Amino acid sequence: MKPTYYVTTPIFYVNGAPHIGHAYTMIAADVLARFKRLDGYDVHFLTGTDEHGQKVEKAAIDAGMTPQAFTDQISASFRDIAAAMGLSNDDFIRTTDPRHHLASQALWTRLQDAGHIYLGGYEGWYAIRDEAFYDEGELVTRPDGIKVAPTGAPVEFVTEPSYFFRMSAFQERLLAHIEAHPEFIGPTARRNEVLGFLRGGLKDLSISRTGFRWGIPVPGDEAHVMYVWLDALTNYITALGYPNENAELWRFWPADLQIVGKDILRFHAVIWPTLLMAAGLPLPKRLYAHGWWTIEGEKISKSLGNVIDPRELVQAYGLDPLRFFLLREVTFGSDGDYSRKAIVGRLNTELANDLGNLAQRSLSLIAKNLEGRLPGRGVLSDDDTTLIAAAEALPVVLREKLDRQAFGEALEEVWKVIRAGNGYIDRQAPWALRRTDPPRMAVVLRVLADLLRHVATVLQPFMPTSMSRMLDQLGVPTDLRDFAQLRSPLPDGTPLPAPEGIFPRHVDGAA
Ligand code: ME8
Repeated sequence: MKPTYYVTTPIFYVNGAPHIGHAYTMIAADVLARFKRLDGYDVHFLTGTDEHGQKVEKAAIDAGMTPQAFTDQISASFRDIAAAMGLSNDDFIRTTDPRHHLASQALWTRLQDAGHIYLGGYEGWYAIRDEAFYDEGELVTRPDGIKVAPTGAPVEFVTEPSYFFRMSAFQERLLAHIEAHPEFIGPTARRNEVLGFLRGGLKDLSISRTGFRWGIPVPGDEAHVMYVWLDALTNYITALGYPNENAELWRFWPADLQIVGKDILRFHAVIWPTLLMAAGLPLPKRLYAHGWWTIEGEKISKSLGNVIDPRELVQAYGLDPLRFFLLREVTFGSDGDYSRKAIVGRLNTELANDLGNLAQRSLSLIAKNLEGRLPGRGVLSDDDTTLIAAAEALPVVLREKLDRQAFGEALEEVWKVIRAGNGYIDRQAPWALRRTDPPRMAVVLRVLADLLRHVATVLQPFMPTSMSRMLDQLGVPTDLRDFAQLRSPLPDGTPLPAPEGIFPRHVDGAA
């Protein structure tokens, strides 16, 4: 039986068009899902849309549509983006799915039956943009005297009857859990923020609203709809068949990794685990908060008009180069800036020059001088064995990096090997060996082909289509492309198709 691996993205609010920030979360999770599949895991990868609440209802009204028609339309656009970003998700959940109503109401009932829910009244501030409650003390006063949420979102004063979740009762247990499991929240700086927040004291959480209707009705009291975050968080278990804990997919709970943006870590690191504790369910093994992207130094916003549709970037640069750039350019966990100059620079240097040229040079020498057949390894020099050892270590090295979501470091390790390959080909000069020592030329080209096979195999999760083309050119059969297969060398004499360039160069300023 393969070990299981469950990875999730946040579910996206359907209040506007998908942008590069959403694509980022999706691609990061996809790389991990693909990596784990190649590494022998039974993977479940979930993404989807978050469709209830006042923010979405308001967006529907603004668009002159019913919430259902509106959410159908925008949810479809997120599904399209997921496909356009090459996502290998196993499921796409919508919180308007009947299965999700069932799961959310079942979770509510379970909490209520266990005595964790009581009826009270909420009096305080609410920010629709954040779908979050704020205390008076958390608000900030803008220069014009208006009070807003710490995120800058407008707030309104709300007084309404509300059900509460006894979250305060779980403060100590959650603190103890986070302290005992240093890997539970990453990166460390964010973990410390959560700890600081928890030490400040946990209050009970208002978990129902009465001012509007676009939500899941509270079981037994239909005047209330569930607070959208309660419903949203439940999606991660709905998708595994909750409340049926005998469902086939339930084996994937607890999740191995839940990726979120830094703005929504607190909901995942405080509300979600306390709800699970109250329901008697295990907690996810790890939450990781990534940073935010800006565009050419500016915050992404509709009013600035800089919301780039990720599909335009795919058209300009190709999907794989975009996926590579997003995970290579900034440390996962830190904020990053998208600029045309940065992407063109990365693609030309690292994809076209370093990797593309190495493959093209090696493969065209095999095509020209060895009748396009993979040569045998023969007797290896120290230079050969050092290079091969570095290439062969890649799956193990990357496993450790990616288990910490260190995408940039993982890619740097691959590029070290690629750069070493470029140094090797220059030093060994197989084009000169063609005259002086043809058997040695054959060995050098085999070493390079083996290096490229390892590189292309471990880069598949990042750049699935291009690396599949590279593996085709290296003569690797499609069913021999997972990490375990790297231990079996390709037979000498394997015929290779004619090599073709994989990564074009971009001219700065174009596109
Ligand atoms: O928060 N850079 O949905 P959402 C990087 N429905 N990431 C960004 C970004 C940017 N500029 N802008 C947004 C929600 N994101 C809830 C989640 S989960 C049970 C419910 C990220 O559509 C953001 O950090 O507002 C978040 O992780 C994701 O996009 C979805 O944001």
